[in-house]
Amino acid sequence: APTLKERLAELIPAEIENVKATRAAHGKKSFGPVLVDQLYGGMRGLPALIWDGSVLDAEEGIRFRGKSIPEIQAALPKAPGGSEPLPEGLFWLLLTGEVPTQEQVAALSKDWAARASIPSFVEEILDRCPPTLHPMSQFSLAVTALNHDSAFAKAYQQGVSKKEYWQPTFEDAMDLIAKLPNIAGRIYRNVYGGGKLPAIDAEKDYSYNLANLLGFADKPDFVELLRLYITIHSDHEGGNVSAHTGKLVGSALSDPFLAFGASLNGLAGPLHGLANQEVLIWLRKMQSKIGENASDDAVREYVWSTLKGGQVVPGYGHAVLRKTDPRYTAQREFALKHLPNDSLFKLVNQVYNIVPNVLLEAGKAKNPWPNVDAHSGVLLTYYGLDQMNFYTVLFGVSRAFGVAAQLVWDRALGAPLERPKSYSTEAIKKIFENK
Ligand code: CMX
Repeated sequence: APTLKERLAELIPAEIENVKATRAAHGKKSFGPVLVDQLYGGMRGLPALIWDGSVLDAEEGIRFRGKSIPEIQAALPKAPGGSEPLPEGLFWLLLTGEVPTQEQVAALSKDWAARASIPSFVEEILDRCPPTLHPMSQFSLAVTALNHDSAFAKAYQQGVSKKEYWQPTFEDAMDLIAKLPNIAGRIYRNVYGGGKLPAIDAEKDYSYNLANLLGFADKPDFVELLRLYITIHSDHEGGNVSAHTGKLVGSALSDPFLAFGASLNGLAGPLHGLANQEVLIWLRKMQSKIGENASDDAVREYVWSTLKGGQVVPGYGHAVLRKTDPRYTAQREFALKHLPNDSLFKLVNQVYNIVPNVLLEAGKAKNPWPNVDAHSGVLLTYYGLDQMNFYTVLFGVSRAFGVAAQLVWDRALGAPLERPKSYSTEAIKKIFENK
C-alpha cells in the first residue's frame, strides 16, 4: 500500500489536468453579479476561492470530501478499542479524497511521532513567555519560529522548480502537524503547571500523544474526545478566517509555518476560534450571576442582558450556517454518551432551548443556532481541562490539518498569489452615480 506522499504523487497529475479542463470549459463563465454590499459586508457569499477538501452547506453543515460528520465517524479507521475517528484518517481523506486503511493510518501516526520533536530554541522561546501571555500568542510565536527548519523555504532558496513545490510543502505540512502536540503540551504545562513533558510514544496515535503531553492520557474517554475534537475542528471549507488566512499567506510562497502562524492569529479572534473560550467564560459568569440550576426565565433574562450590553452571545450564529452546526450535534452526542448528567452539560442544553428564540426575537442575527464553539468547552471541562484560555490552542492544533492539506494542494496546483481588488467609497459612488 502506498504512503500518503506516494498516493499524492499519483493523484496530482490527474488533478492538474482536471483543473485545466474545468477552466477551459468554464473559465469565462460568470457566477452572477457582485453587490456593493458584499464589498462592505465582509464578502459574505462572494465566490472567491477553490478548495476540494471540504465544502460547507448552509443548512446541512460541513462535508469533508463529500462525507458528513456522521459518515466520517462511520468510515474512518478507529484506534484499537476506540469508536471515534482518528484524525490521521481525516488528514489522509482531506489530501486524497480517499478513506485510508488501518495500516496507512498507523503509518501516519508513526511518521508524525518520528517528526514530533521541536528545536530547543523553540522550547526556550516558550519557556521564556510570561504565563500571562495568552496561550494562542505563544502558540503562534512557536509555529512561526518553526520556519527556521522549513523544507520549502530551503528548497526555494536552492531554486526548486515550481513543479516540485508541493513536495517540500508536504514535508513541512507533516512536520507542522507532528510538532504541534509538543508545542501545545509545553504551553499548557508552562502556563498551568503539571511538571515535565513526557516523551512521544511512537506506538500510539496522535491524539493519545497529545492527551499524554497535556497530562490526560490516563482518561481513555478524553483521548477519544480529542480524536473526535480534532477531526471535526480540522476544516470548514476555504473561506473562514483561519483557513483563508493560511491560503492567502501561503500564496505569497511563505512556507507552511509562516502561513499557519498567520492562521492561528486569526483563529485567536473572539468572533472565530476564541469563541470556545468565550462560551465557557460567559456560562461561568452567568452561573455566578444567577446561580446554578437557574430557571429558564433567569437564563433568558441573562441572554437579553448580554445583547442589551452590546455583546454577542458567544457560540451562536454563523457567517454561513443557517441551522444547528453538525459539529455541535456530534459533541452533544458525545456528551449524551459520556456525561449525560453533568450539570454544565445541562446548562448548555438549557441555553440551547433559550438562546435561538431570543436571537430570533432580537431580529438581527441571520442564524440563531449554535455553532461548534457552544459545546466544546463543556466536554473539556468535564475531564478536568478547565483552563478556558487554552481551548483555542486545541482548535488550532485541529485547524492545522485543514490548512496544511490546503497548502499542499495549492502548491501542487500552482495557485497564484492572491490579490483581489479594493475600491474607495468615492470610487464606488462614481461608478454607480448614474446607474
Ligand atoms: N449574538 C448577538 N448578536 C449576533 C450574534 C450573536 N451570537 N450573531 C450575529 N449577531 C449580530 C451581528 O453582530 C450583527 O450585528 P450588527 O448588524 O449590529 O453588526 C447581526 O447580528 C448580523 O450578523 P450575521 O450576518 O448574522 O452574522 P455575521 O455573518 O456577520 O457573523 C458571527 C457571524 C459568527 C461572527 C456572529 O454570529 C457572532 O458574532 N457570533 C458569536 C461569536 C461566535 O460564536 N463565533 C464563532 C463562530 C464559529 C467559529 O468560527 O469558531
